[in-house]
Amino acid sequence: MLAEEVHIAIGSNIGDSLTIVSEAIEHLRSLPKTDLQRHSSLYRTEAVSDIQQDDYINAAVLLTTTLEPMDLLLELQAIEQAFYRQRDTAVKWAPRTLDLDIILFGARIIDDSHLTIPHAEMQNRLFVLQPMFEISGDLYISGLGSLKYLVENAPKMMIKQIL
Ligand code: A4P
Ligand code: MG
Repeated sequence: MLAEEVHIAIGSNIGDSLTIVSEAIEHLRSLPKTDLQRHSSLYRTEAVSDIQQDDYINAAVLLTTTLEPMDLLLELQAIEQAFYRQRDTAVKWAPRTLDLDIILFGARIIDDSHLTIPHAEMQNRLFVLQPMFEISGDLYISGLGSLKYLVENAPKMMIKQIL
């Protein structure tokens, strides 16, 4: 089976987020049927939220995998659980110890009750686009344009490469 390129966005703003994001990258490295190709630096970013919350640590990872999207989602949720993530369903965009989102899965377009790919908010989020641009600067996303264009046109926010 042909491996597909998958971009994952990592975010954390509770606990020791620098360590959590670094360890999450190591978890992604050991996923079955998957190779970690590249990961970005770690970035400190201003929270995009209706409620006051701490800055996030964000990063992006490029994997190649022969897992199906739903199987990868289950693997990502197991990693989130390993960091004791508490889900608060009452609060949208609540703070979290670890969030792993599938941003792109090859050229697939998915929109079902479990998965929306490309991620529905990617073009609005510099905290997703900037780390992705660091590892995949030449990427062109069908229907959205080049990653460079998306980075240049996303709403501005505080984002600092720290590590
Ligand atoms: N789901 C659908 N599509 C996907 C996908 N492409 N990847 C579903 C992963 N999951 C996907 O996820 C809820 C459901 O989304 C899952 O069961 C899965 O089936 P969740 O992680 O429990 O919920 P969530 O992440 O809180 O929801 P949401 O609305 O996706 O939040 P976001 O978009 O992840 O936003 N500000 C900064 N600076 N940095 C951040 O990282 N993150 C958020 C969270 C808000 N503000 C932020 C940051
Ligand atoms: Mg999520």
